[in-house]
Amino acid sequence: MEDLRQLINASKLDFASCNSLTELDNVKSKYIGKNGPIAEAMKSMSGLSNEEKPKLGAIINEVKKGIEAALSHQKKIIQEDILNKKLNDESVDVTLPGIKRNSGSLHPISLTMRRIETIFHSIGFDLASGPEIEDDYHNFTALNIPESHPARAMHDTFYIDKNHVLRTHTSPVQVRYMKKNKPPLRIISPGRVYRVDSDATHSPMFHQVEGLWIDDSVNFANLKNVVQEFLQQFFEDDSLTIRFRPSFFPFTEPSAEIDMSWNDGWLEIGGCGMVHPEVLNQVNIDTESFQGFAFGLGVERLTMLKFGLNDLRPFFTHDLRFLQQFKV
Ligand code: 2NM
Repeated sequence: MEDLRQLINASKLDFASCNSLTELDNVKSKYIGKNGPIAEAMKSMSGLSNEEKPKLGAIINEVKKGIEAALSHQKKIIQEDILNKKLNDESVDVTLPGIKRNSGSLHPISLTMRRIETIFHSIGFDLASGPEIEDDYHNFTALNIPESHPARAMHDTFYIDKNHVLRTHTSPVQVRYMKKNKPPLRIISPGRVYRVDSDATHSPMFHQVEGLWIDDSVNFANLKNVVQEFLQQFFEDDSLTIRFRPSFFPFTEPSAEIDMSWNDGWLEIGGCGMVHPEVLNQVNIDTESFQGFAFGLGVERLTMLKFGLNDLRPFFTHDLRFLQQFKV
């Protein structure tokens, strides 16, 4: 019986030297396995008297419990070690430098378009847009551009088919808007336009912003004021002035070229005029009650002046070294 009691301490020592759950399992079967000393003791009970049986039984139980307690004690230690090792291995050094990501940037033309929209919004203009593939009617006919007009000639216009073109200006957006909405109207239509033209200063695709203001009495003075106010805000220059030079467009009468003061001289920046009564007729606006002005500005031109660029081609060649300079 004393030999049996010794097993508790012996197992404690044995378990304490285990470093893994597998080792622990091996030692466990050494003591309380099928062929271990506890199992042997149980077998030996059959040869004992009825008096001795319960005594030995009690001791076997006590020893077994002692061994199991030693086992579970060491099991806890090992599991804790495993967890600590895992936490240690998976820990993150938050003081290491992070992974640097390159941030993108907006195309300079996009920056200018956004700026244009913000400024005109502050002057009370809504935003209008429309399709880049237009039919002959909206791009030409409704704008009082007759069949014989040079703007319709093959050398200016990209034809999709007999009746469809890549819009040559954003005026068709305004035609659609005037047909859909009742005056008073105050919109700008910025967007891509297309013309058969390609050299150092012309791209076959470029951007335009056109403005339109229709009300019962808007006039040429309002036109001049709106355009000058826009340009002053765009170039952040309160002393900037503009002048109008007489011109001709089929869709406006009278019409003018817009010059802007620039480095002690004048620079042509767009065109404008009072919307032609024939255009208003086409969109069912009563010319007895309403009149209005329209203007068009080149977005590439504005962008080049704003950023001090002298070549239009880098806008369209996707060179990141150029484009990344316009991060804001
Ligand atoms: C320009 C110059 C003058 C213009 C006219 C219209 C419309 F649709 F109202 F008739 N929209 N834009 C216009 C007038 C555009 O660009 C140089």
